[in-house]
Amino acid sequence: MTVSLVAFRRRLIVGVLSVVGACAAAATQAANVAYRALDPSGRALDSVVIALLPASRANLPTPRPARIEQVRKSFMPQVSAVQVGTAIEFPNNDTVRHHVYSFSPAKVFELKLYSGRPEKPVVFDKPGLVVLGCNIHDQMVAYVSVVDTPWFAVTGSDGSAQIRDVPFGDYQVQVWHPRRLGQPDLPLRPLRVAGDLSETLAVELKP
Ligand SMILES: [Cu+2]
Repeated sequence: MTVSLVAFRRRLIVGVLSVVGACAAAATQAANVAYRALDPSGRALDSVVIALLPASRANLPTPRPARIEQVRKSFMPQVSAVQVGTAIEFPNNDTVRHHVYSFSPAKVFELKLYSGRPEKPVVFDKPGLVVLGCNIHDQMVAYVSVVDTPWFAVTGSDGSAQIRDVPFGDYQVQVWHPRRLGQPDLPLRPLRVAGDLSETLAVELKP
């Protein structure tokens, strides 16, 4: 009886250890993908949206809420990417009222003339590009790239972007930039993630 209890405990401990081991292994099966985007003349290019579309869509994390503010009659940020299904808040930090709208097929909506915080966020439920405007201030414009993945980034003023914790696997890389508005989508490029990567991306733009 004592012997079998010891054996049982041993099996239990070995079992627990192997589960811990499996979790540790699963947690390490992800990598960081770093990008440096260049324009056709080889200069660092900001505002490039880079999204890694996974071959396997199992167990995708749910989208986190996002926010696009209105500050000094501008949208902040002016270029952003969100996962399909993201609820975006549009707080107005100005003393003037704004009337935010989109006619883009990926999301048609309007937030009629308001100040402060609208009652509800707007859920961006389809992939595609959404151009935001304000009915009152014609110069206000922003771009939201709604992507079907939780792994994306937008390049900063130095042309760099980091996509963190990308699970190992196969992806299609989707790229967009505001200067490509109205042009055909750039072809998707395959990417295999099996460790940290550092990629340079030459973005085709019209002069
Ligand atoms: Cu406005």
